[in-house]
Amino acid sequence: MKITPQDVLLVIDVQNDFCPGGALAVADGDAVIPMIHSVAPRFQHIILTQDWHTPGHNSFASAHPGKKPFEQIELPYGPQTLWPDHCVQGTRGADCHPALQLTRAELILRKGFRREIDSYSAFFENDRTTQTGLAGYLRERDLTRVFLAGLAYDYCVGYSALDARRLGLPAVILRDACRAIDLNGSVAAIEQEFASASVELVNTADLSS
Ligand code: VGL
Ligand code: ZN
Repeated sequence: MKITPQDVLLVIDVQNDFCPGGALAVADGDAVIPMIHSVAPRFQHIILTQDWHTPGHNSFASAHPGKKPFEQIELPYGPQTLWPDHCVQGTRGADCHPALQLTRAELILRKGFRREIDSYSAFFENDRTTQTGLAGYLRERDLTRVFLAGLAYDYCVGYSALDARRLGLPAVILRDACRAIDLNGSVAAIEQEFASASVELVNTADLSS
């Protein structure tokens, strides 16, 4: 698969809290870093995202007395999985992993900063209507196809890819540059959605420049 000047690499949430030792560690999460470094030089455009929650965020189990992490609740916008406190604005856990070296990244997009709404996707928050601004940014810069890598495959990477498709953008996930949480069959479920939405899955070795 050939990369073009209108392609962008979206590096999703490679933050300390999603890596081993972090508050919401994804198994082997830091293993995505060398994979991302191996493909980044081929892209003319790179965008990073950061999960960026307020203290006491509505997606934290700690904000809901009696609830535990990984349980589900109903919020006004629908079902919401509850997580351990993670990626709180300004904390070390919210920093990008220090091994991630992408000085050429053109934009760092933060999401999930409204206390009442979670945001897995880099495009739309979990109410499915509040926009992050990324769609407009890509449109104004004429970036027309997104490649995705990072954490977590079955949450923020996957939701971002599906939203890209909803916006009419081709979306390609670099599967070996992602790691999954895999909570209650979340990988199988989202892969079904990838198939119906035509999200493409490739490995980093399938890219040529
Ligand atoms: C994520 C759960 C909660 C992710 C973020 O980056 O995939 N998952 N917040
Ligand atoms: Zn989060």
